[in-house]
Amino acid sequence: NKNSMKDKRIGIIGAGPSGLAQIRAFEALKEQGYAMPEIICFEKQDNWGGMWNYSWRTGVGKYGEPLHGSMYKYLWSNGPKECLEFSDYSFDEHFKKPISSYPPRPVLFDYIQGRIKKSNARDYIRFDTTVRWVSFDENSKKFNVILDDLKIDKTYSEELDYLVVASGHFSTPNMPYFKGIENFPGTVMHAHDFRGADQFKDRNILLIGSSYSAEDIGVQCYKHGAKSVTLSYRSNPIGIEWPEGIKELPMVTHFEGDTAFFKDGTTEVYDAVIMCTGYQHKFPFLPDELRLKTKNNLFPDNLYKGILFNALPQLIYLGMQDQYYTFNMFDAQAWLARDFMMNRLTLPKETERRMDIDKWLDRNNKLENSLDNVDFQSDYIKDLLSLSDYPHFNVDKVAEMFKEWLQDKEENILTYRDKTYQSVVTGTMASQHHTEWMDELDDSKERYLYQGEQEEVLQDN
Ligand code: FAD
Ligand code: NA0
Repeated sequence: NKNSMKDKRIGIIGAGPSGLAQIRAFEALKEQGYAMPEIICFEKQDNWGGMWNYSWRTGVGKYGEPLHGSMYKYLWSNGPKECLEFSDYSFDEHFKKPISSYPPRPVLFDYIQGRIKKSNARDYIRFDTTVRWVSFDENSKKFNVILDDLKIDKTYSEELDYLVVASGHFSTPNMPYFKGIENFPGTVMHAHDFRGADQFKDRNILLIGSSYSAEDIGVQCYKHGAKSVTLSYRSNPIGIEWPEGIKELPMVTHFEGDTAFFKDGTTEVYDAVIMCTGYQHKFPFLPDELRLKTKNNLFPDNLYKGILFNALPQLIYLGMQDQYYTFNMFDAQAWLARDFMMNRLTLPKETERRMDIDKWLDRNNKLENSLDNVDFQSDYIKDLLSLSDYPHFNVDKVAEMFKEWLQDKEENILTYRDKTYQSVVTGTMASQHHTEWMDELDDSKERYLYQGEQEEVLQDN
């Protein structure tokens, strides 16, 4: 019955790529003639895009809320765009011409907005609105959500039938302590507050961590003129051949003044320490019994199909996994979540769902390396795709691209972004960017697209 849901109310927390995917999923069904439930998306920032909505601020936003953004100037995609392409809205459809495989942040931000701008999505979103607290009434089976309208400083509440938590999980720093760091005279910050490499020019910097943030902030500081970059690992080094000027050392044991001491006995003097030590899944608006409690991993526990809170499936989490796949995974999740909310998907019993979760958890526990991780998340995506009508794409081909990307990075961390890949959505081969990544110091959309247009003019002539 295409009208059965029209009296229901659905709340979405966050208008980042995950929250926007949820809105887009409903819109897609509306186009098929379904009556829509009422959809309200709460977004504490004044614009959509989540992480991709760059902010120059650190600490708190203009209304005193913890600042969400962890992105920085000069950030370029860290994986091929062909691995995240929406299968219902291609890069070709958006940019009308081939672009390179590793666009800078403003270009991806533009792409995310493209398909949603074509609809009335903005009408669903209440900006400058923070979700303060959520409770669930066992009798009415509804959520009560307390909200702050930040602009007018007013608290109010809404009753909802379903709640989709799409608030992201790369925003609240995990900040370890090292003995003596309180007396370090230079800059100490977390990657969350890093806004660009400019201030680290000619500086000796120490990055703690060995994952994406350490790798990318390290390489960016190198590119923009840091004197030296040291990465300090806890478990495993990134272990690639670094260019002269970047090196990896084992974990710091402590600091004395501006000197860091490492596990292998090395000591070195630094101007700045950047903790690239990851983030916490943090939901200050959720009570104990509704809160997802997990580390950053590929299959958080208690989520059926990685999205439905098993004890209460009316509560849905999007994008809570560690991410190889991003935008297309959020889509596949959002389409399935939509079908569940629209009564188009019947759930098995809680115990059976538990067994399905355990199956994924068992496999997750056995993963040994990045290649296994890619296969795991690819199989997860295939499982999601088999359950909804999100346009299918060649997941095996994307998995291959991820594996090539891992190889590219290992071969040369400074040039991997100059490689090109082929779209699984349109078959289009990416174009070569006009400037090699190491020489490109401008990440603006204008600069990125401008030269391309010049080329077109030349070709036309
Ligand atoms: P987010 O983008 O984090 O959006 C969550 C939204 O929820 C935000 O708008 C926030 O304001 C809102 N919100 C949070 N709490 C509340 C509340 N209480 N009330 C109201 N609103 C709230 N992915 C890639 O694919 N490629 C990359 O190159 C890449 N680079 C990255 C670089 C960095 C530094 C980081 C941190 C992440 C990067 N990612 C990258 C991963 C990125 O997290 C995802 O691409 C994507 O942004 C996740 O979308 P999301 O909607 O789940 O979360
Ligand atoms: P991320 O690198 O910020 O990426 C997030 C790292 O921190 C691990 O190396 C971990 O070591 C280390 N660590 C944690 N606690 C520590 C402690 N107490 N002492 C020492 N080291 C500690 O975080 P994680 O979780 O991957 O790694 C934590 C996301 O941001 C990624 O999904 C990525 O896609 C995104 N990102 C993208 C880009 C670009 O696209 C740039 C930055 C970040 P161990 O021992 O646990 O291995 C350009």
